[in-house]
Amino acid sequence: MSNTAHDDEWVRKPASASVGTNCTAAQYDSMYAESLADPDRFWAAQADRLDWIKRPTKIAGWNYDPVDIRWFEDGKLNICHNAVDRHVAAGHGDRVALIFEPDSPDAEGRHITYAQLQTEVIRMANTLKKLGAKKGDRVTIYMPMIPEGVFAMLACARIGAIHSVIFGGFSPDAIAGRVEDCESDWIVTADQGLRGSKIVPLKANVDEALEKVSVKAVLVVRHTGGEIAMREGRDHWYHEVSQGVDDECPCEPMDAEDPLFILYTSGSTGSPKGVLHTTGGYAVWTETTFRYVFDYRPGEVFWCTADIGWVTGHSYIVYGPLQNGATALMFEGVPNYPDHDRFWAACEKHKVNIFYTAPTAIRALMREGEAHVAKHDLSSLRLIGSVGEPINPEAWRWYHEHVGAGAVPVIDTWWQTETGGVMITTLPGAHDMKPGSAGLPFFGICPQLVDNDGDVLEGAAAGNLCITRSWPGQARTVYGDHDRFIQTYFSTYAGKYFTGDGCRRDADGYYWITGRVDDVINVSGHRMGTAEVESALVLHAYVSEAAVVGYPHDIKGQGIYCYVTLKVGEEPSEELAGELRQWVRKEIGPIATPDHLHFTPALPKTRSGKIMRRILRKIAENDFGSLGDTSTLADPSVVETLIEGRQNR
Ligand code: 6R9
Repeated sequence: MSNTAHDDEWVRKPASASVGTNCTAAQYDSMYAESLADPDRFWAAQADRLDWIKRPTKIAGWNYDPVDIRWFEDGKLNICHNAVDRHVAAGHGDRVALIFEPDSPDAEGRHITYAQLQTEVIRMANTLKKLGAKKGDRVTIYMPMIPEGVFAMLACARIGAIHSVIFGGFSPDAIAGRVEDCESDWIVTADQGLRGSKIVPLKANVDEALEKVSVKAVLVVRHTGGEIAMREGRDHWYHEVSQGVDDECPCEPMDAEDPLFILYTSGSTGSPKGVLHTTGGYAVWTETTFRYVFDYRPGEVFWCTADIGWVTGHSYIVYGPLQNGATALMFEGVPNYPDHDRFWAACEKHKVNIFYTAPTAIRALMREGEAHVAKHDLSSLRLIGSVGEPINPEAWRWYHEHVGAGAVPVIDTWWQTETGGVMITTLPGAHDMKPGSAGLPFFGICPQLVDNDGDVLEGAAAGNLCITRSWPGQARTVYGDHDRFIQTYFSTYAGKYFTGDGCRRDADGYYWITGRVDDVINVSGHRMGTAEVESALVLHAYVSEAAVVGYPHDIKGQGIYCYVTLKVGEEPSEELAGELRQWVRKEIGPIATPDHLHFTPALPKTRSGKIMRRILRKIAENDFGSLGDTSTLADPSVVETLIEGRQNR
């Protein structure tokens, strides 16, 4: 991956006539200053764009020591009302809310208006109620990228149930663990999913998960019509059980701090954490970031290519766009099916104005050549964005030049599951861009760089990225484990939120995210703990010990490199390597498939038994000339053996 980035390489924003009039540079400066000088006033004004059942009078109410985060605390609202009903009430019922682009370009898509969305969400909400779900209950959603996934999320929000969406690529074990962790009694799924014409056996995966945990009911949406098993009394076809439900369902009045959703995400240790977001702050944050970051204008078509199983899908397919009354495109398939021009064909077909994707997709498509882009009329595009991992300047330039015709602004938006929405980005009408830099903090965001001792770094500097003040969209806790929340995010640097990312700030105040500084790897924009892959590997009967590291990968950003020691008496073989790859796929999901498996008789350990990951990372990167100090190793000769056996040559 070419990573030549220059602090002084500017790409100028287009003339304001053609873009971003919502916020000019001067407006950004004054709004940013106000958001810090008087956060209560600033956020009360943003919150005013929403419908509140009871308008909040308390705005910011947070403390980082001890950790207690609240926003709009005495307000009451319902986010489903704000995303759906209020647009219908305002006379916009005929506006298209969702455009569904199916996996196969030949299959029939759907245009769902706000009025239809309201009907569908009410039907789903009343069906969930009929099955016994109510306010505060956790509902698991394991769905393909079809509109019913969005209906299910909004239906939960409508009745006050807490949704926990699980990415459709996760395995039965991953489902079981998550259902168990949040004690979810309901699962909404589909018979099967489709991705690039391949079938994803969603219901079968749920069945397998339910051999380990139990739930009260499974609601099954018929999508492909494929053959599946239905268990009497537990499993219900949506089209059957929804028959005859009431066509009214009032939105449950929610306290601003009532939970909205749980989303599991990987950290450096242990199993994935159930990050919890609450209603009011998340609503205001996604409405405001969508409005300003994407400079949305009524009537425009917005396409975020993420899956609803990730936070990007939550915030920028569902809650951000819909609260703004936007038209959001939802794509079931993959970028290279039936051909490498699928994104651009769909952009042309639906006259997409704003397009938001991940660097891994850009790099993969870049490799196939620009002819796939050139075939299509992309003149509707006004703004293109990137999210999920650092975008290397080469990919940025390709995206800008070929997809954006060298004219359309690119926004590189840095944020996390825990931040609820965009935190650092240039604003399209306000800021010039630098390829490879996310840019400047959004309103209310106070980034701070600290060194490993926690000392604050001023001016142009590189360090660990912290955020010193709370913002409305911040996660409130880890579901059921507030101590883990504090430990993970607020204990490394006391009194600050630590992001886990490394970052550089240049002389212009632009931020350059350099990637994770913990044991989290980012594979094709999917966040994964190396510890999760290790746990999966050691579950295999032949494996004694495993150490997993990331290494730079041209397309995926990072690849997964696994060092494995076998139990005495077991022999390494190609066959076993293949078996272990399959094993990890089955335990976690296809996104965790190891790229390299390196059998080794021993791992490099210190005398106290700590694995020296620094050395393993270097060897995985094929950069063993600079291994640094190996003298503290219990057995330095291990290193030679590892270098000889390296897989990434
Ligand atoms: C939204 C999302 C969060 C991690 C984050 C960072 C990386 C996301 C980025 C980026 C550089 C960007 N990341 N956006 N790195 N530039 N524009 O991706 O959430 O899945 O929780 O991942 O992704 O490392 O800490 P999530």
